[in-house]
Amino acid sequence: MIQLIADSSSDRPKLSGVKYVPLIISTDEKSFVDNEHLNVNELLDYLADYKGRSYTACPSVDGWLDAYEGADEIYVVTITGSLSGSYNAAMAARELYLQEHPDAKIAVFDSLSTGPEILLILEKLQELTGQGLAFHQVEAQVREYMHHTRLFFSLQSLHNMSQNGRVSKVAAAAVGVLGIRIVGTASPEGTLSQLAKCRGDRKALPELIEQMKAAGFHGGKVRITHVRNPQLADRLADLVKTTWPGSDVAISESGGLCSYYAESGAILVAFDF
Ligand code: X90
Repeated sequence: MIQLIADSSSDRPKLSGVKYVPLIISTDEKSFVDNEHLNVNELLDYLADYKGRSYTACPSVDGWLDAYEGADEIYVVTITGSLSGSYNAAMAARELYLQEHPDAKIAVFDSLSTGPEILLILEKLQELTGQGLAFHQVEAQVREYMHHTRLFFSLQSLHNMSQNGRVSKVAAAAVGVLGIRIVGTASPEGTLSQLAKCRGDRKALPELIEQMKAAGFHGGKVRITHVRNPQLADRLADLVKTTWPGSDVAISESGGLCSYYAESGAILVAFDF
């Protein structure tokens, strides 16, 4: 049996046949499992009022093993291994599963990214497995596809990224100022790379379009996610469609993990080229 699996940094899009393994967001008082029962608005409201520290935890090796159970052709996509232990846990689970099931095949893809870029990889996996290709062909073609996808984003706050040591305090301080947006990208190493500071969403939108152009986008798939900012997602989608008529654009809401780190007002955009 073929099984596609991703961690919940993928925002858990409702793709048929994909299993999701949750990350966890917590404070000293409460924890939130990033699964289909999580109400992201409740999480964000709670955190906005909460004065103490908050944390996240990646899936455990057992969490991944449970998801592999019963399958023999397994494709796994994780959040960037440079900022999370998710990839290492999925790889450790792979070793254990293969000892028990020597005939199984497991490909673990480190997305070096998150959110909508994982969605693009999952859609490619669906497409290729749906064509009935051999395991190694699917794996090779997906690894190749991943050289042709990118992620950009505009964030209003880097507070949670910096509190959890995922960006420097210096980078985070720059966005403390009211109205400043950080436009950035997932670097080739899978870390947050800051490209520009923009005053307001109105300036961030054309910056995102320029970055997409410079990265070689010429009208393929675009997957946009947002954290409580549907208006901005719609405006970006409209701009993309007028700049590249015929591009395939879809919008969805961020799940718990991306909402926690990208924070309210954020927009993330992934595309292929
Ligand atoms: O606890 C864990 O293992 C999870 C840690 C995740 C840290 C990074 C989450 C990034 C979420 C923020 C904006 C995009 C940054 C992209 C950099 C690759 C989204």
